[in-house]
Amino acid sequence: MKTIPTSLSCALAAMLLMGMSQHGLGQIPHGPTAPVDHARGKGVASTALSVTVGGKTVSLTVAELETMPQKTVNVHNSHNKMDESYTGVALTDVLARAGVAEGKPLLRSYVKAQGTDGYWVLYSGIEIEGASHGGDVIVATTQGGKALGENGAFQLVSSEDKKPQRWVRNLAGVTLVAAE
Ligand SMILES: Nc1nc2c(c(=O)[nH]1)N[C@H]1C(S)=C(S)[C@@H](COP(=O)(O)O)O[C@H]1N2
Ligand SMILES: [Mo]
Repeated sequence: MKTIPTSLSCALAAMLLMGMSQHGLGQIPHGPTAPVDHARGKGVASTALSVTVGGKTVSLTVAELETMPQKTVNVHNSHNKMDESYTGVALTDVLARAGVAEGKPLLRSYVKAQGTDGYWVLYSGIEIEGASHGGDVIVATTQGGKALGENGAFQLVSSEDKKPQRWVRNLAGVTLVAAE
């Protein structure tokens, strides 16, 4: 925030306080408009998940994810110091819904995952593939057997990260991008 003029900071803070961030309206912002990392935002509730692969986008609801194979990850949340259990669908299975070619290694692709507040992170293609890499990355819909509450309908959770910084709450969109 150092380089942002005070008046703009105030305006931004006011927008956030009013829950009217430009990113809270279901749009997926890109580039410099997206908030920086280490944000503590939660965004408005996510209701559907946009999954984009090669220009094709499908929208998935919680009910649809519940019909797919379920995976549970047990993690230690280094922020709240709690052992937590999340259940949902493997991110690769979610991407498959938008047509990722089965068996094709994601060696030179990455996934951009974004919350309703505009917070976004990247996962490399290989690290989300169970066949190639240890650990699981799932789109969770429940924690401890219950809905995610203020973390939204969907939350990304990775079993191998030592910090929860890539556990995007109120997940709104995942996009597979070829790096070349
Ligand atoms: N949508 C969204 N998810 C997010 C963030 C965020 O700002 N927005 N912050 C991330 C970061 S940097 C961390 S460390 C954790 C913090 O989660 P906590 O506030 O529940 O400890 O959530 C992650 N997920
Ligand atoms: Mo963080």
